[in-house]
Amino acid sequence: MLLEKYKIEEFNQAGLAEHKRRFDFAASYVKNIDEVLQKLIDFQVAIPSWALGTGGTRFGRFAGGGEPRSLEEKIEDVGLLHQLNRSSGAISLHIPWDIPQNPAAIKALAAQHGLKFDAVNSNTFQDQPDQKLSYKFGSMQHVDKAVRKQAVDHNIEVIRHGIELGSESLTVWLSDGSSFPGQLNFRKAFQNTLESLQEVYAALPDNWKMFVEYKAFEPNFYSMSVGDWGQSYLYASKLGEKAYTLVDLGHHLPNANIEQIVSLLLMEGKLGGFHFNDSKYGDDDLTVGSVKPYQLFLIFNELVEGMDARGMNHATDLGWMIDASHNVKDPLEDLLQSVEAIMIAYTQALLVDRKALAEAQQANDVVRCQEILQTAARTDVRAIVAEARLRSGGALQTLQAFRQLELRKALIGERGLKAVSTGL
Ligand code: PSV
Ligand code: MN
Ligand code: MN
Repeated sequence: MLLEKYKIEEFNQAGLAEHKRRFDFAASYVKNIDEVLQKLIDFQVAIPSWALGTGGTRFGRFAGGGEPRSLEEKIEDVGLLHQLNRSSGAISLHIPWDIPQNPAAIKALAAQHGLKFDAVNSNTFQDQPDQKLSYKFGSMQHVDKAVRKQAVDHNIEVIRHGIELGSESLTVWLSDGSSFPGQLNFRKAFQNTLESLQEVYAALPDNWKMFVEYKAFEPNFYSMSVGDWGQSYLYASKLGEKAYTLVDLGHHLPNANIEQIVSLLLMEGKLGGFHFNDSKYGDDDLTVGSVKPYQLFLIFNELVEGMDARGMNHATDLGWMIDASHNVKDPLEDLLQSVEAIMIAYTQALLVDRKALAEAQQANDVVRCQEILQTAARTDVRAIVAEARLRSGGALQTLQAFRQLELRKALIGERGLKAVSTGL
């Protein structure tokens, strides 16, 4: 479904005077407002193909209406998000959940919606119907070389799909690990995993990156073979310069200082990408910014500081993606909320007075350090984010536009009430 441009313009027209008042006020506090706006316009967050339908939990799934039934419809949904917010210009595929049968046509459809293909994701955490060997006891870590080879071959196949679509990175998340003490020899599991990753790495095109995603627990609850950023960093370092660590916000033990992890990985040139979500307990995959918005700001604060220190481009030098699931909300509304939260935190981080902070740190003025950060974090930047959207043709308020234009109703009309999304 392609939303007619004039509908967004009409929607914006109704709120324009009010917006202008709010924006002028907000902008009056920002010295380099044009620079900030350009950074916001450039910043794009990829949407995963598995987040467009209702996720559910292992206890049940309560599907909504009008969910995408195919990869084509998933691309249309991301296109719709991008039309509204102009910040969701990429889609990330999970293979084999979303195998592009006709890559050229899929690529053309995505381009029609202004979308690129972000990282492709491999899947060796489930057994597929036509699969010879089982991943029950792991994939790349497996004690049986034949299982490891099957996992390696799958990843190489995923790279092949990615090349056809114009993707330039592979994300490897392994559910490998052990459920009980004694089940694994940790060293052997690490070495098997490294050897398998090396075989995949050897198949990467020159301009590609490989992201090694870590996760503290689940589905294995005693050990994970890529359990934390230290282990991921170890693999990435041993693999080579095209390999990086990927941080998923929900993959840490409680109270982990994620912003410090981000800072040090950036310092080492080994931070590759991000999976945004929020959580109260573990890998809850909740809407970004819904539980700990201040933590999100602190993470962006380190991202901006660290990327600037290394002369990196905020928009293109790291892979930005949402990795969330939606149990009780309309997935598209939830994704709009997530992107909005990311843009707000990013804007606030851009407003931090870096010079003053460095001086306060040097003087051990702890109170002032906190004040500087909180001054930025407490600034209402919503009108600045809205202005960036307005300038790039999006809607002033994305969620309100989605509701007012009755877009879910239109999708239900097109796809039916019972349509069930493929994938997660
Ligand atoms: C695992 O929990 C994860 O975060 C990985 O990124 C997977 O690819 C994704 O979720 C989807 O299951
Ligand atoms: Mn993830
Ligand atoms: Mn996860």
